[in-house]
Amino acid sequence: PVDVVCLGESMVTFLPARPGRLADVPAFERTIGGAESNVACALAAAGHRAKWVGRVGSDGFGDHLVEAIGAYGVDVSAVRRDPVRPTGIYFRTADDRAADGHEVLYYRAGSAASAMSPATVPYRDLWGGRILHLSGITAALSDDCLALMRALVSRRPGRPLVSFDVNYRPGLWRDAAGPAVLLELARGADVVFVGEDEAEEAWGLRGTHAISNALPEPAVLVVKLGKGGAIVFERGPEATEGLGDGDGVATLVRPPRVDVVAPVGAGDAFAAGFLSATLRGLPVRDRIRHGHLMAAAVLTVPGDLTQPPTRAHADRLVALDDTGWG
Ligand code: KDG
Repeated sequence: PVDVVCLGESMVTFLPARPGRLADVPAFERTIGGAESNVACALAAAGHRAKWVGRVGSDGFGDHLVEAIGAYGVDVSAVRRDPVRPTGIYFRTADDRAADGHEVLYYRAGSAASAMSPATVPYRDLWGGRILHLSGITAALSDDCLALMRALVSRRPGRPLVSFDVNYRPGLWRDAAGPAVLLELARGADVVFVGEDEAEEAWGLRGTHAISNALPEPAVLVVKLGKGGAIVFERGPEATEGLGDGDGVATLVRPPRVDVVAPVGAGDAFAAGFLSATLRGLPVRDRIRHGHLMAAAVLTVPGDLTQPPTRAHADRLVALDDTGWG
């Protein structure tokens, strides 16, 4: 039995050996990336049974992704190999605080993963977990991928809890439809993760109340506020009882302070911590704290992934009273 199934494109990532513009960097180190497999790796590292469903090329980079993600303890048995399309790769600057801006170069158009569709993914594997985790990145990859995402967020009896991280990547969308598509997909999910700044960039929504009003459907809406923490709106029948507005019960939890090396991967780590605590049936404040702890670990390394705190250690930190958390 699987706890969480994560669907999405993973790529071989090339991290520069030193800071600076990509134009000036002579050497890169190979690592792995992919928002949804990042979530799977962090969940596996936290002791959950996580499965990654994706599509890679029949090439050495595809071999590397399957091996590296498998080495985190993630079940990779449902990953498909495309006979002709290559594994996607991408390059990015080492330091997001670079004065002349952060650069990301994707080489993924026509990748193996862009051929994912309702016909090419193993549906039974997707429905096999307690949670199905998706992100808006997949919807941007191709029309086939968008059709797949639409099928997966359609509400039907017996589906697993559908978790959706908006992950708006403006550079990936081939047309202006991206924001509207992301809103539509988010409305079909049960748990939604979105950054406050991301919601403003994509949808022009300012502030958590506006975001909550635009997304009344998900039972759990997580709005990430960066250094301000995260606020969760719960709209279950019990949660909304006695409340006059559409927000449901709102819970804000501030994060621990850390020295940020690179924010990349932090959103995935937060989702993993939150979902891990959800699987364990923990109360909302603790779900958010587990999200913050996993994110804090990733914020302090240059790559997308790192070893999270052990469950016992994380539980001790989560149990500290509010003064310990600030
Ligand atoms: O969240 C981290 C991801 O952005 C990174 O791993 C690359 O999946 C990626 C993407 O499409 O941007």
